[in-house]
Amino acid sequence: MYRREFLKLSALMGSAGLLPGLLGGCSAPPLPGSGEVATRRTVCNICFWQCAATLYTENGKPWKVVGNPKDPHCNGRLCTRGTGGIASYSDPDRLRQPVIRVSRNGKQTFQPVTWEEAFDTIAGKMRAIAREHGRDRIALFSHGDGGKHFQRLLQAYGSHAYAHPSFAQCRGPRETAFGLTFGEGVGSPDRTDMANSRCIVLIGSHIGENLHNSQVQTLMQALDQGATLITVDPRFSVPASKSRHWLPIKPGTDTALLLAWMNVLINEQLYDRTYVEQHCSGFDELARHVQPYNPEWAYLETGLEPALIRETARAMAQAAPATLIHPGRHVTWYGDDTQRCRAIAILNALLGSWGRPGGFYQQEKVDLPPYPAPEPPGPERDWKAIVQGDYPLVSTGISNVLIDHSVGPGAFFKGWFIYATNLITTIPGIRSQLKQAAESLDLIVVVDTMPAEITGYADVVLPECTYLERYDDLRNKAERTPTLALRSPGFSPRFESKPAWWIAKTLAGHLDLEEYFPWQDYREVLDWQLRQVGSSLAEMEHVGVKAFPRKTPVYFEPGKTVRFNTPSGRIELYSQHLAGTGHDPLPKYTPPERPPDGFFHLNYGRAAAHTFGRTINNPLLFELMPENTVWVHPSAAAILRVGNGEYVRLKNPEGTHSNRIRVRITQRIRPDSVFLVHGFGHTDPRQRLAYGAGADDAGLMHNIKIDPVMGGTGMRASFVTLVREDA
Ligand code: MGD
Ligand code: SF4
Repeated sequence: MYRREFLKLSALMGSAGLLPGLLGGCSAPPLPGSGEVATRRTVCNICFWQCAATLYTENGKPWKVVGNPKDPHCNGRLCTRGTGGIASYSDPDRLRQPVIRVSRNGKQTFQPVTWEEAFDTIAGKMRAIAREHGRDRIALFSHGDGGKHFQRLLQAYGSHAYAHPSFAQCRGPRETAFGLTFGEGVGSPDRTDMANSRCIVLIGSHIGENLHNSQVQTLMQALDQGATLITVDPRFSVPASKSRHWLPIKPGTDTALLLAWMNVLINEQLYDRTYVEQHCSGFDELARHVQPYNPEWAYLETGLEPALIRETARAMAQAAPATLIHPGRHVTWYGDDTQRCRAIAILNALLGSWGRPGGFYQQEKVDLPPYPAPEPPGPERDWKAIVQGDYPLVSTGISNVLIDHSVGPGAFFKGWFIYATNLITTIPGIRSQLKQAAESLDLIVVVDTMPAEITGYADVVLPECTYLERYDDLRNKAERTPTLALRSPGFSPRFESKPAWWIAKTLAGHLDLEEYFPWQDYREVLDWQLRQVGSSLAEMEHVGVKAFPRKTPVYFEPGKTVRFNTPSGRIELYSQHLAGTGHDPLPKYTPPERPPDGFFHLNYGRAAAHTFGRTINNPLLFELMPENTVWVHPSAAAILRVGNGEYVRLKNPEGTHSNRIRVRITQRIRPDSVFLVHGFGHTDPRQRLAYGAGADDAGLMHNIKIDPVMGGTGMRASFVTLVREDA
């Protein structure tokens, strides 16, 4: 028998229907009747843009959630997903009570337990790990607001290792590359000044399908004002359809295009010479480096006409410095991602757009002091040096590397806490490693709202209540206008679910660590913090969002010297850090692998109705988009003899098949690629709507390319073909 069999939570879940009474059906929100309407201030948690909103209830039941007009993240409008987020409260498939893994008659199962029993089990196993191996052997994987509480708890215990998949599977290459170039990352929300841009270049960024509310609004604003949009994408995406130039690039060759653009800007003297002389170092090295990479060379790599490459480079220069080469967001593609993102950073520097209107603004957040509580002791050992010493330029945890160090009896990590991240579908190529880790780890705790697939490996599953039922930390993001926003509960937690702050604090009590959580209720923390900045919880319950004056300028002040946080104190076109660690100090192009005969590049992305896998089971959003489709070019469809709307399976070169997925034949994709929306293909039947709906891209990824600079997982180097149902 396996030490930890993969379990589905089947025995535990109620068999209720979709509880239509709570939502009034799955289509439009019901109009209020004659009941009592109440409002509560909240912050949307359906994605990480965190738009401030107002929740309306009628007679204590959900009615609707709408944007808070005072919030610069949404300007009073929520996106589709944010509006549908209300159904996450009433989803009948939610986790209901804590469960622990037990063995009965030689068979493993989950047993419902009280919170006290769950905490005793976790604390017992944590103590055993500490006795046998040390207190620093537990890793935290987290993707959400409440993760902070578990980070504090584990740090207080002695375990400091943590990772967010939003680094190594998403933004890590760009944060690393911009950090190496400008001394600071792009941050979230992205510091892009699109409303003032006169030229915007999107490289594989499908804003409009990938919805980050105010970012879409500012893109539309720029287009209304006549900005030139250039979209580089193998697929005719939504922004491609709004573009003056669509560059249907061969997948994986973007760095070749970026180098050619630099070649044109430098050789035609179109770059911002004054800005470069004032702020940059390494220009001469860069100018020499890009000489071979002219548009004719790039044509052979990218398939893009040299004339088009020159024309678009000139359009960028004409609008500069109000030209934004967008840094992208999910940028872990082909493994050379930090180099590609460095090329994007350098191009922006050549155009003088960093720190200038229409390029990148300078972020500022509210100076909000932490609640007075003891600081957790520092780590006994430098876990980063032990675990991810191969990536000295990375200061945060690399999720896939932490997993590498959790496999086998000699592995560093012996326990995991997993908060709000479904590692199985999130980290590509991880499935067999997860099975091995499950064999060697002594403890796996999952905190989730839904029976996500990862719960199948847990020893203990803890149900968190949804964002509509809890307080969380104040939203305080570095951005253009410093604001605070409050998430307050509109409902009491359903079933036995609890907020993360309560779970972490109560577990701390079982570990004799309560001194690190010296509050009874999180309202105390919020009110204390707000009072330090001249507000209060009562005020924020009323207004929801509060703006604060900036202390620093939004853009660089003309003529003023700027000190950048790089070794030279300047924008590093030639990176000293990269040179010092044995990497290419100037961006290097690595040609991508091409698909074997009969196979296609596996391209994937987002849809306006869903956020990754977390919303597929949401009754309202499921109704909007119940399955994904696979986009196929007509010429490829003819060769494969598949028809529009037909169900097929995707198969990778290793023979792994996907769920059934419908074919969408369209000219909007290159003949060498197929495309599907990520997040579908759930395999746990307890998510009754999502189960079996559409296909999962992650399960097909067989060729994961590790970025040598930041250690993340390049996910675009895999190939698939289509298999007909009758084949
Ligand atoms: P989700 O898949 O949405 O996001 O990957 P994840 O962070 O894993 O799963 C999030 C989990 O959080 C779900 O199980 C959900 O039920 C749970 N959850 C939602 N709300 C709450 C809450 O309030 N509390 C708790 N405790 N749990 C909650 C995202 C990651 O995936 C990212 S950021 C990117 S950019 C990558 N995208 C991507 C891709 O496009 N394709 C492939 N193949 N892999 C990808 N991996 C990365
Ligand atoms: Fe919610 Fe949409 Fe805003 Fe994301 S962009 S926080 S889903 S409203």
